[in-house]
Amino acid sequence: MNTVYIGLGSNLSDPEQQIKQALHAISAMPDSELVKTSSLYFSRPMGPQDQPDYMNAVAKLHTQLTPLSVLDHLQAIENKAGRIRKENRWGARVLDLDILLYDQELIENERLTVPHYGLKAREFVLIPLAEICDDLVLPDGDKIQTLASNIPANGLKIHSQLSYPLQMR
Ligand code: A4P
Ligand code: MG
Repeated sequence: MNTVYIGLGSNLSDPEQQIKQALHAISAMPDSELVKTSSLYFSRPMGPQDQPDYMNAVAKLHTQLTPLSVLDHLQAIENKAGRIRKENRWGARVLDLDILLYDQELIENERLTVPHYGLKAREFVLIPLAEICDDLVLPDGDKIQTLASNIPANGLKIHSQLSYPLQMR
């Protein structure tokens, strides 16, 4: 059994509902169990500022799937949500699902970099991660609690709890 942390983000087309639907779809992935979700957070956009605020959350998954198979499933969920991949880096998106960590593995290939390259620089990843696993240690030995308490919150705030099983509208 492998433990995977997934970052969820959305700033278009009813972000709260996008995140809830994505969690529902993640919970239905084969050979996997969604074990924990963070609160749902409001966050200010990283990158271009002329886009709506984001909603972000982090989920913890137990899975027998390989890293690339997890990525395939997450991309299928993004595509189903109507995600259109554009050239503009860090631009607005209906749904973004990133693999933050896969156990303590270091993965570097043309489709996947794990730990996610932006993990340590993003308050909307570190703070929800610390919420659901405060004793987590990254493969390089850094403690999530230390990273989360040292990063500026940049206006990040909890919007609501995500109770599981999820309340679907
Ligand atoms: N890929 C490589 N490693 C991974 C990984 N660990 N997890 C590859 C997921 N995918 C990974 O992804 C491009 C390619 O990255 C994939 O085909 C996959 O093979 P993408 O989702 O199409 O592109 P992207 O998400 O637009 O690019 P990028 O650079 O990953 O965007 P980011 O870094 O995710 O930033 N502000 C706030 N407040 N909250 C946000 O969530 N998100 C972004 C997007 C910008 N600003 C934000 C937020
Ligand atoms: Mg992405």
